[in-house]
Amino acid sequence: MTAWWYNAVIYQIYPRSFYDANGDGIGDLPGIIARLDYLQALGVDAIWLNPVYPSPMRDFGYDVSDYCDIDPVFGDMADMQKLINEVHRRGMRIIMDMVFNHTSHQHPWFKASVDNVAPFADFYIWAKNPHDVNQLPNNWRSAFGGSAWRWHHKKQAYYLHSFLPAQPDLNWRNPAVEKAAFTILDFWLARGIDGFRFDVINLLYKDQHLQNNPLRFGGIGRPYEWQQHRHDRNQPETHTFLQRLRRHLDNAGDILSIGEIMYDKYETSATAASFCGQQDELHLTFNFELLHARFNAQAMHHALQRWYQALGDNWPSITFSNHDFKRQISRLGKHAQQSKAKLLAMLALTVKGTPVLYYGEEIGMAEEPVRKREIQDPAGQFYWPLYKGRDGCRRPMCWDDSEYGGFSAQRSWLPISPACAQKNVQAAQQDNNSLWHSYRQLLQLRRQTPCLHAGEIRLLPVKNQIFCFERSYQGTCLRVMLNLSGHPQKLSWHTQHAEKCLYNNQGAANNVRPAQLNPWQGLIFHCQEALAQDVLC
Ligand code: ISL
Ligand code: CA
Repeated sequence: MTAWWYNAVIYQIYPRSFYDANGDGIGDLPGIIARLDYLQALGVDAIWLNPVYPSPMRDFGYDVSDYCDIDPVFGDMADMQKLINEVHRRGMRIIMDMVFNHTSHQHPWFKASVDNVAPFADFYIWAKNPHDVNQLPNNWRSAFGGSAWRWHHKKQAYYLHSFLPAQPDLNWRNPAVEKAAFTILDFWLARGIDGFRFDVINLLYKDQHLQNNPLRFGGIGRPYEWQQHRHDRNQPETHTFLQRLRRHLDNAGDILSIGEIMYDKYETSATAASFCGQQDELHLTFNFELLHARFNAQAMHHALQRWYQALGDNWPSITFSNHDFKRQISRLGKHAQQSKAKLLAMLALTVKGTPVLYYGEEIGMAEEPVRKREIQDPAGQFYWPLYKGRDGCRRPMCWDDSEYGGFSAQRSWLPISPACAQKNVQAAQQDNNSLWHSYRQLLQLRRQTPCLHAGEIRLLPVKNQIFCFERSYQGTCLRVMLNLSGHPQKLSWHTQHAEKCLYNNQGAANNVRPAQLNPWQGLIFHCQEALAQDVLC
């Protein structure tokens, strides 16, 4: 039996911003339930929710204070159970976010750890510099600014926080932590959850001796990036832990594990791939190299080639947006955005791998930074104006052109984007030429065409800015040709190409073999047999 996620398309929902059912300005679980028909009609197979657990919301849910409940702002356990059931009733799946590197400082474990209550005293990473208690234990930095250590007066020790001081890191070298984590997974599995997205999973283990990280001379970006993260990430113990995690989930059934691997621009997606192991660690990991790749044929070709090579027999995930980075359409340059977005949609949904879409991507929601006084994201508050934070990609979903974007009955937690008046679901559905219709058609085509989700892939050399690849499956061969440029590009045809066109992102899929591709045009043709590597598009 093939695991469900091989041929699925996952849709990421940032729950605060999807749909507000009770009119308090914040999205919630009943809101997601109300929009499941929309998602089903769009044609996605699964949803991934960012954290919805009780939380003081210092990092909007990535600071969990109880892993086995729902924050009242989102609803309650009954709403969650209803959501799970309603998702399943539609033949869809649901994935929850699991934040195991750290908890909230309000979590009872942390409070007990501070008070040295057994067995929690060593649940977190506490340290003192043996030579001088006034000195930090080492030079590690927090991703959200400053030292990664904070002195705790009551405990008379420093604790490690890779993110905010309100997010103390758990001590995974303590076996009781792993045991507690597996119990949490079982709690949700018993309620019908189909998979987990594991937050910054390569950070769980840190060097046992807390050695200083080497500095990175000439580093750019945040001070966090001015050092090599040799001792606070990617420790060998992570792999053996992931093998235990994999066995635990596989024993529970057809459950997906998809990991977020934190790596910087000095590393490649091979780092992310390494946490899939020999198909015995995570099922999938995210590839941020692809997300940051330039929008041209050569860059896409290289990023994908590297990803497939590094993965070997492991299965790829494909993603171009999430809740941490600038929205994809705004990374494509100002010119011809809609055409480029259609082409990128085609790429995401036709290359080999499990696509993960981000809410609003289907209507081309753009990145819109908020004003300084409206910033909610702690990273934006700390680094502004050097870095404006992640609010710009977390604005409420645009459902219609009404005052609050059809998202809420009142002012929302982040302001509704002014662009909602034009770009919204209602308008997109009424316009046959919209990006939304492209997504819908491609999702349908993908579902009906096993070759597009299950087929092997062969990337062909880039010529004339055409990104070209073949998918083959059980005797079917498809050739996808994408012109990633604003100029017409010549195509040469060979007898092996059959005449049947399956898809044209700029109009009807007629079977005429064009002599050229229009700017930003993409076509899928059947081919009778796979062409030799040197035969170009
Ligand atoms: O968003 C970033 C830059 O500000 C990333 O460096 C981000 O912190 C990193 O990808 C880890 O992200 C994950 O863990 C964080 C949380 O804030 C992010 O939303 C989450 O995706 C801490 O839990
Ligand atoms: Ca609400």
